[in-house]
Amino acid sequence: MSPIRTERHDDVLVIISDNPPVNALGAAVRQGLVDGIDQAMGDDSIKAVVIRCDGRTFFAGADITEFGKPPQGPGLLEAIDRMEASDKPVVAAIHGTALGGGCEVALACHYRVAVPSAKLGLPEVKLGLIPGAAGTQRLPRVVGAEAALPMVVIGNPISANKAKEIGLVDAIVGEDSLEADAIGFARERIGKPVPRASEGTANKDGVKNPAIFDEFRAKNGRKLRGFDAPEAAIQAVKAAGEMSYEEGVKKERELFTGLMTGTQSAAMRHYFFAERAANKIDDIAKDTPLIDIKKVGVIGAGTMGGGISMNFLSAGIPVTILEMEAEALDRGIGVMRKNYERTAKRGRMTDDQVEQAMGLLTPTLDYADLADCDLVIEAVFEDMDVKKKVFATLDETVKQGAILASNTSYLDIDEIATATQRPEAVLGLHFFSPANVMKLLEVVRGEKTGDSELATVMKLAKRIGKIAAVSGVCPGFIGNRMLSPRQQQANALIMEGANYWEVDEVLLDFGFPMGPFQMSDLAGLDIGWHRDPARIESIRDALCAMDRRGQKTGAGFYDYDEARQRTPSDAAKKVIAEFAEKQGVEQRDIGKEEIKERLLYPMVNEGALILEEGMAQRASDIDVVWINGYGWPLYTGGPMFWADTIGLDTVVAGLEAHRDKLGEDFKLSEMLTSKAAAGEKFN
Ligand code: T1G
Repeated sequence: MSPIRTERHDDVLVIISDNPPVNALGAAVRQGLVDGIDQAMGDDSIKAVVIRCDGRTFFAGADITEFGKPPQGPGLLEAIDRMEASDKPVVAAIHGTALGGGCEVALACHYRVAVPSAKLGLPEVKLGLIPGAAGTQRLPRVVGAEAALPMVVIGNPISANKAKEIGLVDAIVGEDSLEADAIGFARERIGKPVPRASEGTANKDGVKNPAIFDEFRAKNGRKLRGFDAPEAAIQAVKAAGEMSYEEGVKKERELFTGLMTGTQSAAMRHYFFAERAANKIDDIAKDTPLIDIKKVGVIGAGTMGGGISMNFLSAGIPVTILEMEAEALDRGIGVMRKNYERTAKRGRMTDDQVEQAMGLLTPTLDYADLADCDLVIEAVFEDMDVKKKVFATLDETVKQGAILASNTSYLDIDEIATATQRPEAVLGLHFFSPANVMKLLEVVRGEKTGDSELATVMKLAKRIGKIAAVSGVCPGFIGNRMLSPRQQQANALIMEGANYWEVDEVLLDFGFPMGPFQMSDLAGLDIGWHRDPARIESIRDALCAMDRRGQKTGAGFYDYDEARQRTPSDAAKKVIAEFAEKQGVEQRDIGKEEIKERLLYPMVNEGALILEEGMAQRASDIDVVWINGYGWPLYTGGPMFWADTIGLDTVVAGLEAHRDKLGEDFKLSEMLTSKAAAGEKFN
């Protein structure tokens, strides 16, 4: 049964796709579109065509699950070129998200009408690709190269109104009368010459002002660093102004094929499905009853408590925030308001939305005000006794059936649960600082955490715009547990003679936003410092004692100029060498390859141990954690996918070669070695 059907409305043929969940343009859909267009072309009583979709959205793109498999059925480009070739007007009726191939179908139609809530976009670059069905050639001819660049190179969708503004959409129609309005729109154009995007001339703006391409590269350099697809996308859009349509399509195909066969697209397609899989819990029934979260309580109005609260306020969920003293409470609320006002200044929120969000906030100094919360999250001092006291009080105060969550970044959730009579209600919600910005949410599942509680917070994560992954109870959960071997090796490497700036460079070149020593300078070397300059027990102590406490003092590991540009410092290098000598560590030159292997391979090993112990549901969850919580470069797919790409045998060989440097408590993962031996992968 084809997912495509056609319906006659007098002289207009409506071609309808019903291919849940998102009308992806799989082989059967493409074949159905070809048949539908051929039917319209072969019947003189049909004077116009409307193409629309049932369900939640217009075509949301090619079927990503088909990628990497032998192509079947008509290609998308072949299918949509037939639409454009028609002399009878073809109208795309758009709702939901017309994305990727879906937007290309719409571009091959002569006209596009959309409901106000619709979005249109070419997000292929987020999959490490560029549009592969002439989107990079038709779009600039309709809207111009300058308007096309952000859509193709950054890949974010635009609203129907914005699309109307730039000429991508011809009319905004009634939210509830899309089909009828589209049919009416088509009928009005029967007998008129049809406009074809491939013949458009708006793309000449890029020819008149070729500077727009370099300007775009310069403006987006940081965001696009390391990714291959954006540059290919810029070249494709530029070609649309310099070549004929046919030549341009060839150029697009060449660029597309190069990306499709590269490692970056495989990694980013892996991530697309990994992110969605992370939200699923394999051993919980899909119909597990959920708890209705109408009101949230947050304990602690510090940086974390304030940031956590903002996530719920921005999603329209009322928050009662509790502090011990009025002064801390007022300060915390002031910081939240300032954060919102800064967002509004950047135009990402209106002033009304700021007031709306802050209007949902109820400050209190009294636990009793949390009694009717459906979820309470504590973000108090990272100390087990303090947390157990808080949970004991919550247990006495908060209504039965509420979820009691800790924002702890490493403490044992099962032990915290013993402070209550309701361990099934207790779990971890580990937000990453700044909590209102970072996408990652580590959901820590205690031994007794209930299924409803867990399923509820996974759904809630999506509602507040977080990407959640479930971790078991172990020190550091998934992310911090894997960070610790990397930190340990970074410190060992500089003691053994590696230049600390080269340790940072290795991670920067790999694609991380920052290296560990840059990070330490940024955060401040004196975090947790005992403040006694005479007591020098670590390199940090020595640097702090020299008043080299990081960026804030103009010097830490690095020296900083007024613009906070860093340069390696001989003074810091000397401190390290003296320490090494004191500890009898023989220094030597260490190359970047050894640095890279010793920083990253132990992380993969730790990830394998996490899987072995059942502390993560799947390897791809570990990739999701590290990409969203720690800046692991998306275009490598995350630590576990990257290990698959370079070969698990390579990782094992590297770990064995450096075994004597990995610390006495290093444990080589059985799973890693057995998979490597069997030539298997994690994903
Ligand atoms: N192909 C296959 N499956 C897809 C899919 C796609 N394009 N998009 C979504 N799904 C599945 C998804 O895995 C999930 O499955 C379910 O649909 C709901 O998705 C030739 C080459 C449309 C905005 O990149 O951005 O066209 O987990 O959970 O949050 O030039 O899905 O339920 O089993 O994300 O409401 C370009 C990708 C492809 C769009 C909906 N298109 N999709 O978001 O639901 S490349 C895209 C999305 C291309 C052409 C090129 C989102 C969404 P399951 P969901 P959602």
